[in-house]
This record gives sequence, C-alpha cells and structure tokens, in this order.
Amino acid sequence: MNFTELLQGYTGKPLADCTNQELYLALLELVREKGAGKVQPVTGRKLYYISAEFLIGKLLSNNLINLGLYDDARAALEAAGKSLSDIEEVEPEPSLGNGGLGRLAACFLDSLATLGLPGDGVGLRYHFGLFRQSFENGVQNEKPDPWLTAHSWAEKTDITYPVELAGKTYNARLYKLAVTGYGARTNTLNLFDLDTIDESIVKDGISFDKTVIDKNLTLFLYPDDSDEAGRQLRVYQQYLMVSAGAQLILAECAARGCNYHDLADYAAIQINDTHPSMVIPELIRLLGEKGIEFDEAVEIVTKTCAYTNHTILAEALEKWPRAYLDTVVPQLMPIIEKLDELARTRTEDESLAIIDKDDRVHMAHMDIHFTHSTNGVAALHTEILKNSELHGFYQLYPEKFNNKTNGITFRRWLLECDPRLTEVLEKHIGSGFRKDAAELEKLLTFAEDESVLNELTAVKSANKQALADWLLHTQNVKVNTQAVFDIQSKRLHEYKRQQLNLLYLIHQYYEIKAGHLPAVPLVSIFGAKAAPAYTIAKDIIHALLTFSKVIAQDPEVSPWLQVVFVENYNVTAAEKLIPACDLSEQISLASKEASGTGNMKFMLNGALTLGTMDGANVEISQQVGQENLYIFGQTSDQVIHRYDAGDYVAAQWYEGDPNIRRAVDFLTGPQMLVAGRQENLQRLQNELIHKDWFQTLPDFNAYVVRKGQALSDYACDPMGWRRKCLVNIAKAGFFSSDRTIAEYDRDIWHLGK
Ligand code: 26Q
Repeated sequence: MNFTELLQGYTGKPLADCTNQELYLALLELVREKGAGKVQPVTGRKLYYISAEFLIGKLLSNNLINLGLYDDARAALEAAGKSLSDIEEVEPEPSLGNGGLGRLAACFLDSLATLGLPGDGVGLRYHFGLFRQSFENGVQNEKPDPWLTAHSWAEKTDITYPVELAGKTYNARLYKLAVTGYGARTNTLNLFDLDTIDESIVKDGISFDKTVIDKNLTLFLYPDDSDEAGRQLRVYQQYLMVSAGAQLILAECAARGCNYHDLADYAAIQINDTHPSMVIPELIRLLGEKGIEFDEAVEIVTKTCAYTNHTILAEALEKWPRAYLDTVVPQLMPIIEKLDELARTRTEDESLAIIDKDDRVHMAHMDIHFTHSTNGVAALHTEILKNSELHGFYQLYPEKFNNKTNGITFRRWLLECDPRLTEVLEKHIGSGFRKDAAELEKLLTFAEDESVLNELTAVKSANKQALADWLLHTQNVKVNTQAVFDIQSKRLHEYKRQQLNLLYLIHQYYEIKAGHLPAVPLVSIFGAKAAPAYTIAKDIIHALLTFSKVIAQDPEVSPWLQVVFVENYNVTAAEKLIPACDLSEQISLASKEASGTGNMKFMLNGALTLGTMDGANVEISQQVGQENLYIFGQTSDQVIHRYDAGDYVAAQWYEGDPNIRRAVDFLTGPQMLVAGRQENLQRLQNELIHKDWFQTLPDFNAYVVRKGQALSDYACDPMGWRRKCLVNIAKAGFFSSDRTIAEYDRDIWHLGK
C-alpha cells in the first residue's frame, strides 16, 4: 500500500477533497497507530523523568520524521495539491513549559526514545499551559492559550490515583502521550489532570477564582517569578504531580515483579529542579504504607532518586513556609521533619538544614541530602555550585556532585527546522550525522571549499527570506533580508540582559544620526515572554517596542536599523527564527545563566555567538575556538568578586561614561516619550542608574566594541564569516542531547540493567 492509500484509509475520501483540518486529524491517527506498535520493552531499571514542564512543541512533523514517514507524507500531500506546512499550522502548540528547563525535558524524552532507553516523563496536563502573549499599545498582555482541542496527542486512560490536598481527596487521571524515537521505539509522557477542571472560570485575561481547587488546579502553568497566589497554587500542582507520579511508578514496578524493597533495581527517578522535590517524602510515605520502615525507605529513595539543579539565582530556589505545607500536605510534614532531623545528624552546619530557623522548607536541601546525585547543567554552572552556591553540600557529599552539560535534539533543531541545511549537509557528509551527531565534524574538510561555503550562504539567505515571509504574514512587519539578522530569543529576565542589547541599539541610533553609517544594515529581532508580575521585565519589553516605533518612523535611521519584537515566542516561533539567524545573542551576566540551550540551537544552524563567558557558552567557545565566536565582558570570577565585595555602584558608571549616559538618558528623552509611556520608561531608567543588579553598565563598552567587530566581519569578509559558521555547525555535535542522555545513563541511571 502506498502512503496515499494508507492515509486515505483514515480520511475515507480522496486527499484532494479534504480540508487541512481533516488531513491533520487523519495524520494524527495514522501516527498514533504506527507509534503504538513500537512501545519500548522494559527490563531492569526504567527512568521516570519527573518535571513540572515539558515544552514539547508541535508533534506532527516531529513524529513523522521519527517514524520515517515524513518524505512519503509530504510527497503524497503534494501530489494531492496539499502542503504539509499548511497542515502543520492547524496543530496547536502545547505550551507546557516556561522555557529552557521545559524544553530540555522534551529534548531528553526524544533522545531517550532514540537511544532505545526505557524512560518515561511524568508531568501535568495544563489546560492553557503558559499564557499567550500579545502586544497592545506597546505593552505585553496575557491571555489563555487553549491548546487542548478535542483531538490531542495525549490520550485519556481509565487509570486514576487518589491524591489528598489540604485534607480533601482528588482523583488524578492519567493521560498518555507517545514519545517517538528517531527510527526507534516509543516511550511515554504521562500527564496527570483532574476531570473536574472548569475552563469557563477563566475571566478577563488569565485571572480566575483561586479558591476552587477542583476547578482550577491544572488550568495554567505558572510563570517563574509568579505572584504570591500563583506561587501557592504551585504547591498544590506539585503535590498532585508527585503523588500521582509516585503511585504510578510503584504500580508499574510492582507489575514487573518489584517487592518495593528493591525499588532502585526497577526505577530511576530524575527530579527536574526542585519543582518535583516532594516526590522524596511522598515515596517514603507510600513505602511506609507498604510496610517499609522509615530508615529503609530513606535508603531506597536515596538510591532511586537523583536531582538536577538548573539555577544559580538564589531567589529561584524554592523555599516553602512550613505553615503553608502544613495546610496543603499535612501528611508530608512529619516526614519532612524527620528528614530534617536526620540531615542534622550528618552536619552541624545550620545553612544545610532542610527546615531553617524561619521555618522555611528548602526543597533543594532535601534533594541533595536524600538523592544520590546532584548535577549542574554546564561545566561552569557545576563548578559554581560546587565552589560557591552549594559549597557546604559539596564538602559534605563530594561524591554526589557531577556535571551533565545540556544538549538539544538534532531531530527537531536541525532535521525538522532546517531542511535546507540538512540537505546540503547530507550531500557532502552523508546521513550518518542523523544518528551520530559527532559525524558533523566531517564538514571541517570543506572549510576552505568556496562552493560549499556558497551553498551555506544560499541556505541562510533562503531561511532569512522564509522568516521575512512569516513575519509579514503573522505580524505584518517587513524586514530587509539583505541585512544581518541578529536575534535574542529567550525568556525575558534582567540577568539575560535584553536591556544591554537595547542600550546598544540606542547607541547605534546615535551613531547613525551622527553620520557614522554601519557597514551593513542590522535587523535586531527579539522574542521573549515576561512573567506577568515581573514589572521591570515588562518595562524592558515596553522600551524595546517603543524604540522600535521611534526608529521605524525615522527615515535617516530605518534603512540601517530595524527592531522587531516577535509576539508570543514559543517553540514554533523558535523553529522559524533560529535557522534564519546570523548573530546569536547570549549576553547574560557571567555566572548567572546555568547553561542556555538556545545558544546550542543557533550554533547548530550556522549562527555565530556573541556572548559572555557564561553557561554553555564556555563550552561552545572551547569547541569552536575563540576565533569562531565573539566573546566579551566580565568573567564569572570578576562578577562573583564584585558581588562579594558589594561595591558596584551603577550611578558611577552612568555618570562617568558619556556613551552610557547618552544611551540611558535616551530612554526618557522626547522621542521615546512621544511614542511610549513615561511611567514604564522612567522606572527602567531609574533601575539602570540606581540598581542595575545584573551589571549592564560595566559590560556596555565591551559589548559595543565586540558587536561592532562581528558586524564588520560579516560585512567585510563574507567568506571568513561563512567559514566560521561552518566550523560552528561542524562542532555542534557535542551539544546533541543524545550525548547528554548517554552521560546521564552512564553515570546516574544505568537503565535496562
Ligand atoms: C519556581 C517557583 C515558583 C514559580 C515558578 C518557579 C520556576 C519555574 C520555572 C522557577 C524556574 C523555572 C525555570 C527555569 C529554567 O528554565 N531554567 C533554565 O534551565 C535551562 C535548562 O537547564 C538552562 O539552560 C537555563 O540556563 C536555565 O535558566
């Protein structure tokens, strides 16, 4: 049977007579059935990756590629006058993550399945996921994102588990979503939800009645830095996830013959940041119900569980007031108290306690004491954890600490999002890199081959044109495809320093006004959501949108400089932006970005990094060599010393440097005030002059110089530039999540054994 006949079996009529919606549903069914026959057999240890977020992105094309059906599907549809990319548009994106941590979980599921490792996800089925962002009058607005349609990849099961929250029992229902591996078997993403959720209680943007837990529990994923009420609801969500997850794990292991004493031979549980940390006391509680004594339960859980830390920002480490946990999870508090006592027998250092003197429960501390592994997500991050943030823990348990540098799945971030580049690569180095990312290095033999470099240039131009078409179609903005495309896309956070990029753009504006024209026009593209309660982050968005308007109206500046802010940045948007990028902005304050994973995606797609020595930028720099990227700014050591000394005074930098002063003053200058709002612009300006927690001003001049260098290289030495791009692509293999997962398995999980 050819693919057309196969698909018609699902549509029941000729493909040419179907709507895109009908074709989408038919493909969804077909993929489901093909995947169902490939479920991974399990022997020995199986991984449960438990995470509040799985930012999986659209699944149709990904699954078609992984099942080896993509080319056939595209050809069959084309023959019927249909386009697969139009059909993709019908699919809503499941927005089940904030950013990096959630996307990492999705990449890991893909790699686990691809490597044939038994590893399932455990998470929540949020009805609206993260909010949908829109801009109205230069301000971010938040609306629900109803991705859950009647037909979804996540299939309802008849399995439920009782979960007690604040003394009331709720039934967590299990949904299963098949995770296809590339040319391999499938694993499962287990998502829990309540049947009683009522989407109609959401009113006026994303507000809703916070008191009716049975109706609201899984409505939204809360953004980081969320407001107080949002924070509190997260505990309810977290416990729903870990309690139902723990019950699922115990049930699956028991069905495979586990007697609970030997749980660690059947299960490995990876705790993705502190959000699922309550799985530790919950498992101890459940094992107690099965008749296992506390001390043995602690040992079992420690052997089974491992913890990943994703952040260095102290304020992001979860601490819950004891009184609050007493209300929501009273069944866990006696266990957490016993764990605190036990931890205190191992150290006298009060700062390593689980419950501190202010009666706050430190989730990360519980994780480190009662799991066998704590890992950071890039080499520098792990060193900082060991030497400063978690130094006391490192002294106590040096053997538990290890590094697992993040990675990305090349199926989605190369094969799917950049088919043009994939084709050129295959033509020259064969298709081995599809399974073995290290084979990309074969490309290095073409570093001096001008015809190959020209092909890479042609790919980039075509991708820039495709992005320009998409921007015109979705946002009605026209961009100059002859310009250099410079992109900063990631969550909006002061430490990521979108405001530094803004100050550069203002500086460039003055340069152009003064007649110092750049060698090449610049299109500066941003994509970022700000947490709804994060005021300064929203002010930065407002300033960028306002500045964009100011320069668009200025005929002297607009031919040289354009600022585009992409609305509702998500995985789908990332797949359009990344292949079209020339210069990738990774400009966090050194020591603050745990790893970054966007940096890896841009590199893989042939963009050059402009970045600080932070997170995985350090390893990117090691891979490609410092002549193949643009590093600037203070080092993490300098930053940490400056923090320790506490002697950073932003105002001195502002007052002492005319360029800085000119750029910061512009924020509330007449042009900006005509186009934007005084309150927001003034607040941002004050923040920069009087606080600037993330040291934007000390890095300003170095940034201007380095970016200038990058842009002039791009303009004046196109072959040299493209050679650097080639080296970046060739050296990206290390950042495949297949490598990361193989390391987790080798050092922590030992799956299937
Ligand atoms: C915590 C408490 C209350 C409300 C929200 C939160 C919360 C939610 C999400 C805290 C943190 C997050 C997300 C963190 C995250 O995405 N971290 C990123 O993880 C990536 C994968 O390891 C790294 O590459 C990034 O450097 C890191 O910022």
